[in-house]
Amino acid sequence: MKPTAGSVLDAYLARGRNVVEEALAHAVPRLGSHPASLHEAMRYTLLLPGKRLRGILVLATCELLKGRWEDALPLACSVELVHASSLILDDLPSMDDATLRRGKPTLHKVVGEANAILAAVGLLNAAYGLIQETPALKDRARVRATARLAEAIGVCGLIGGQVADLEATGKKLDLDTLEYIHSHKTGALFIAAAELGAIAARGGARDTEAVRLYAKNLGLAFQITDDLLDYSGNPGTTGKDAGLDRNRTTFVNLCGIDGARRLTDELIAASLEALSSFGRRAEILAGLADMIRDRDR
Ligand code: GRG
Repeated sequence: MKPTAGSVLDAYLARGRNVVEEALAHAVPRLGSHPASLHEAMRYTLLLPGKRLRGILVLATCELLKGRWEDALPLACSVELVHASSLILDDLPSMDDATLRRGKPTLHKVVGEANAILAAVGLLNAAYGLIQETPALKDRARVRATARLAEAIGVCGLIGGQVADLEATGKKLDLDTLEYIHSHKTGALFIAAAELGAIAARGGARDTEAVRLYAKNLGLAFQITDDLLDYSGNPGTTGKDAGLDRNRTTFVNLCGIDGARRLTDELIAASLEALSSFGRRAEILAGLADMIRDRDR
């Protein structure tokens, strides 16, 4: 599939980011709501500038399957709420012990560990609340969306991947184990984003499976590029610490830079292949995959 022209994609991503950010600002209680410290903490990481890729993936998938952005927007926000929650938890001293996130000090550095944990749980809770209030979803779709998100967060998704990652710290891993960790820790939320977009569009089983496969390959490719950026990226551009993975097996130290790039290319090719039945209608998702392969932030 031929990727879409850069300027069209850039405009699409900018519009998606704006729409998602505007909605996110209303998805959590206003500043000053009681207890003020909790709501300040919940808004902090959530509303710092992020790429909003997972939210945009919900919208673009919904659009590909002939749904409307407005119907998918609460689901896009719920995925971004989960993502922000996972970043806060991942950054904690007991996990990555990170100092920089989205170009600013990590939440626990600003509000302390206890409030950072509570804010992360608050965001997660708000994510489920949003799905319940999504007007476009009929009851069965609401249940499916809730179940899919819960599955992606749970022991077979982010939480399971994170535990496996923590247990692997300081150990040398093989490629299968590394893939297991990252397809859970990172890939699961990409897959859920595509599935939630398909649910908002009332997509059929075959189309849903195609976007699921696209997102599965894309999520793993995204993680490999994340490893490449951790190795050689610039914190001024990525907005987060570099070198946090030095004590871990990564795709870069396991496969080398060239090997990691080759693996990324293969996964991006597989993600594009998954879109083949949509033809030119999938230009945006194809362009997004291309952008992820070449990203520097
Ligand atoms: C209960 C939600 C929850 C999680 C518990 C902490 C944890 C389990 C999982 C960690 C998942 C995680 C943070 C994986 C890393 C994924 C990744 C590469 C994040 C960076 O994403 P970007 O670059 O960030 O899209 P921005 O800031 O642009 O949104």
